[in-house]
Amino acid sequence: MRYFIWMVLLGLLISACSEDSTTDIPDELPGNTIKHYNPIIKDQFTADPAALVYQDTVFVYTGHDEQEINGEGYLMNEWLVFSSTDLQNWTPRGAALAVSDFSWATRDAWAGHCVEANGRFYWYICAEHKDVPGKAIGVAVSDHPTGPFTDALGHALVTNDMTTAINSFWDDIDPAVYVDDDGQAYIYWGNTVCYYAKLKPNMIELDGDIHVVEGVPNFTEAPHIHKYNGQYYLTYAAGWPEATHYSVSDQITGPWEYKGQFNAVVENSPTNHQTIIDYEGQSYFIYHNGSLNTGGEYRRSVCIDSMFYNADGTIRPIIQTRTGVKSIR
Ligand code: FUB
Repeated sequence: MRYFIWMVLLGLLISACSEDSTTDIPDELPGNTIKHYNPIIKDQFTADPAALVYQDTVFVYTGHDEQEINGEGYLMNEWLVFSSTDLQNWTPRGAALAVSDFSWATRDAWAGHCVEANGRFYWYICAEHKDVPGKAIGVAVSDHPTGPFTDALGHALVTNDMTTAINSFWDDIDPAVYVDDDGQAYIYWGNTVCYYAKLKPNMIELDGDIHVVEGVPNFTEAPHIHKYNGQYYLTYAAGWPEATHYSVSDQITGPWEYKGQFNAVVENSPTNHQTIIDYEGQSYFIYHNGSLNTGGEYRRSVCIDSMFYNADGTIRPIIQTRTGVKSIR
């Protein structure tokens, strides 16, 4: 009899576990009314978020993970845009840009970053170059945050032969642009090595040399600059699987002082790609994981959680949640 009861209990446990691993994330947990707002997009796989606050709206620019279940490698042909004014309801604004919009690119719509400057919107992207072996960085421009975007140059802004700190085909990925208070823009990017350069006022040409960033130990990729209380924060994906680390500086060009990890490895994805915004008096950390049903390394999902600082300006560890953030309306 005791054996029978144990077997029944074991059966119930196994069925509960398998149900959990094959069921999509529900909007509400059974028995209560807690809603799951993470991931923010539940009907397609999204990765590598970059966020822009423009007027009263948050725009999130993402890659589109199109790999099939159990498929190997990134399959990414286009970038998507979503918008929200309450951080819980996200409106799809379509596939505003694709690899095919860049005549010099062949595949791999990897991480990008869209910023506003001089009343226009510049979307820096990474894709495989058709003539210069390796990844390259390009830039598209639009008069509206949701497009239509067109290639601003007709050629890449950065190609693999322009960066020689390491011998790699993918050190020119993950562009992130910061427009400083005086209007000067800087572009950061990299894999294994972190690079930066000034941008000319036209936003589509480098102004001077490409520099290697020091003071970002264990740098893997996904550099991102933001400012808090007059200090610059360079956050980045470190190690493998990636966690998010950061360094701070009084100047955007460094020297950078390493501060450590503030976001742990995410659920079901070895990559970890962040963007940070302030919106209506609160800081937010937007990232991706592989938590959606059938998700994983090549089928990721964008999430948002709150971000807090200590009094000394250090970043408190991010608490990754399924519930997401409170509606601000
Ligand atoms: O999505 C392709 C690559 O994976 C990105 O460029 C990296 O940041 C990592 O998330």
